[in-house]
Amino acid sequence: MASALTGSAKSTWASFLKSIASFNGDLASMTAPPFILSKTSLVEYSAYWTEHPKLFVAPAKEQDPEKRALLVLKWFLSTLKQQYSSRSEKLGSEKKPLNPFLGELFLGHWEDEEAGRTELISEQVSHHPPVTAYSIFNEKHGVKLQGYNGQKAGFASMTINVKQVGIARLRLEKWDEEYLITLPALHIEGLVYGSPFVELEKSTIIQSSSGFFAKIDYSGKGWVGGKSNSVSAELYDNKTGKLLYTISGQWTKELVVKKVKTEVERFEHGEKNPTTGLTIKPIEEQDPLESRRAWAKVGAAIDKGDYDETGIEKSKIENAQRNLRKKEKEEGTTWERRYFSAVDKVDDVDALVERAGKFMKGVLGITPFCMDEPAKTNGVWVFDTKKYEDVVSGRKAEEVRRAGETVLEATE
Ligand code: HCR
Repeated sequence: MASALTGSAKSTWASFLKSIASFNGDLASMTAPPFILSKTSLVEYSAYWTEHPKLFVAPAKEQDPEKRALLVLKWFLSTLKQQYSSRSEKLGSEKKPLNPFLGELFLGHWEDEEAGRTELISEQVSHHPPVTAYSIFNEKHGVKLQGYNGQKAGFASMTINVKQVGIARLRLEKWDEEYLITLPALHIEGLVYGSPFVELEKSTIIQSSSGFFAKIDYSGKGWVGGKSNSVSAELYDNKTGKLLYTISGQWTKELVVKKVKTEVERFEHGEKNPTTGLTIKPIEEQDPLESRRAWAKVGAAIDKGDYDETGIEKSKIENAQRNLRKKEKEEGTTWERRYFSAVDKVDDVDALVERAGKFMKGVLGITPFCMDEPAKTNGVWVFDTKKYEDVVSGRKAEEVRRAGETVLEATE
């Protein structure tokens, strides 16, 4: 493949590739050339979990626990295309997202005729290391997803390898059922040609409290005869060890569901299955901590292709944040996260990790998944319903106003 870049961009890209050869694993600290910068902050990426609200709530409507587990697996697979390839599809290549500041918010909801209203709350809960937490819930169907994630990266053989740290948890209220979901590793290919894109690798698991275990394996073109974005998932019964369903194909295209060996369904997430747009408030009505309002000037400069202005506006936010942290240190205070709290452990999660571990080792004979050290994400982040209710009821109006003012004053 020929390089997608010409002229000065080509030499800027070459120096960038040289510079990342010695980079320290913190993606946020990587200085990328202006033309690869996206005006979207990483705090927005939590929305990729629910761009098909119908699929998100579908498991709640199913009576049979085995079929519910299959629907959860189908929904999870449907999120991969949005999470990992939508930017390449829309923008022509992967871009470097804006690095969210501590407390940055992305709030919105999806309105869907069938699924009703699904709410999104995404908050940057840690800046060093960068960690985003989210809560996505549909009250009508009692479906709740919460999770948090950070990234650890390395560079080898012209590829950026990224390990995701964190977990996602899906809860189906009606069935008092919880699913623990682990996050895939990925790498960025196409760097040499100036046209980066994401490929998934290794595997993830989904363990349900109702006794179903799914293992999802990812591979790409590099494998003998392999196709890009390949996925192969297996759904088992925890108790009997019996393989119930397989789903395989390309996570960007068509997937085939088989009950043991008989094909039962084909589905894809392309044009036949469009996404539902997220509704967010107009910028003027947003809180100063909301991502699009906070980064509006940076976004406008990127749109204009004015990279000096982009740098100036980005620095204003970064310096303001540095000053806020310095002030907090001097005053012995910490930034109050608006919707999430850090805990050391969650018993329900530990129980699912143990159950998955027994199955992986005992039945599949593979190394069990283990939770990352809480220190890697500055704690285990949980959606704090008390904080949320205080915000929506207006009980915290004064604190919310003050937090916004603090950020605005520091940035001016
Ligand atoms: C690695 C990545 C930032 C992190 C992005 C994550 C892992 C964030 C959580 C989401 O739920 C899923 C997700 C999807 C993205 O694919 C992944 C990003 C892909 C590229 C980006 C790098 C920081 C960009 C590196 C710069 C390159 C383009 C030169």
